Amino acid sequence: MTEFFTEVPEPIRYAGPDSDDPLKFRWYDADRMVGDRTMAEHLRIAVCYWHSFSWPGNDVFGDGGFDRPWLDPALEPMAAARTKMAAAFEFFEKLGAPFFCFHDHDIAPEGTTFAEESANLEAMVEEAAAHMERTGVRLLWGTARLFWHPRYMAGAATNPNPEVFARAAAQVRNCLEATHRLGGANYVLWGGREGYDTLLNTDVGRELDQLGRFLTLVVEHKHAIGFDGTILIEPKPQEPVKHQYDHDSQTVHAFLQRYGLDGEVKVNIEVNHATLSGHDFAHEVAVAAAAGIFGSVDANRGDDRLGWDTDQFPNSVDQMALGVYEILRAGGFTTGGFNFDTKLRRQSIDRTDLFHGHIGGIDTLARSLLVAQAMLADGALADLRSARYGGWDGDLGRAIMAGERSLADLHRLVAGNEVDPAPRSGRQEALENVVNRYIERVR
Ligand code: XUL
Ligand code: CO
Repeated sequence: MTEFFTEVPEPIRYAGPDSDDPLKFRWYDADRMVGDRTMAEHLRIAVCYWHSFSWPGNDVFGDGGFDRPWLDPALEPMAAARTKMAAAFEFFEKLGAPFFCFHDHDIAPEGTTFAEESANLEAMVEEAAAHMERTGVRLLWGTARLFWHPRYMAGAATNPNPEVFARAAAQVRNCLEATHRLGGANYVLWGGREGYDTLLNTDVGRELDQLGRFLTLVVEHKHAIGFDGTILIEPKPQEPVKHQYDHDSQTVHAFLQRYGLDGEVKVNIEVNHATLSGHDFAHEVAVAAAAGIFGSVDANRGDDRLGWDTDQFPNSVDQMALGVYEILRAGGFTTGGFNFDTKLRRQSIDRTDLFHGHIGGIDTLARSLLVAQAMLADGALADLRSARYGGWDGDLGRAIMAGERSLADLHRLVAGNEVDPAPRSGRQEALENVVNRYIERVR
């Protein structure tokens, strides 16, 4: 078999925080126990197929310059897809990533007819199954590319034309079955075009009903074929369209409740999508966990000064530790994991740059995990938090929440001077210092 990553002859190993070797992990020690799970079990790292293997490095102003021989346009499309897959699995294995994620058209050429598209996908799914069997790499999630082809320019499920809805449904049926065949742990729907460019031509009420119907069909089919993975929606507020209906976790939760799908569908939270919707990553995790819809994470971050989705590798322990802390508070991942939906910068043209990006990102998550687990185990933040809400465990708090006090009852209590609340410090600065101490000391 041709080797593509010749500058990395051996799998990436753990060498400890004092190592200066750029092709070793400094923090990610897959089998190290952190609380009751290994690091690998906690983080469930996945590499994404699209940005890492299908993207030549182009942007809206120019062509790509990445060194990716499998993307040579002179190659026959199915032969190119097989070569790309061999390169991808060599990378997954050498990186030591236990999972990968794909869109249907990342692994199989789109073709010119639906029959060709379906046959290509079927063939490449069998090819993937063989690679997975050989390497032990598993599928975190599959997803259908419902935003690329011009037929989807006005949306897939939310298209004004029901024939486009039908075409999208057929594509999702294929991709959900492919994900099921490959033992995927989840199936993702990202609604990049489910929204609008202008309200002047848009019927929001209809489109939301269509989206609810579409998702119901997906859930029904999941049960019909016995897929036991989780269906995930990936919230994003905008880009490519001006407004997307899956704006953030709280919006998605309301949508799921409205269409009777809570309990069936969870969220895949992307770090930079959180930023784009005006939230912190940790906020999105906390809100999803509180609603019982936390599922999985795309770990890529944005840039503080750019208002679009730069999909950069995570490199801030300050940011990620707070998100991982919320994940651990919620009990950790079940079917989800950390997918690297990450893009190299356009000038990082060498194949080895893919290793540098992933190694740094995985180390950032590993270190964040150690910080989060230590804070959790010590009750460093929890003690103050539970003291802060202590009143709700007392007589008054319990009676209010049990529905045993009316507005008039509470008025009587206050008018009779039986309660006279005094403000207490929220200790934000002290808590921020606690977090910094854990970040400084973790080993
Ligand atoms: C787009 C995005 C997608 C989804 C899968 O912003 O994040 O790559 O993760 O379609
Ligand atoms: Co994503």
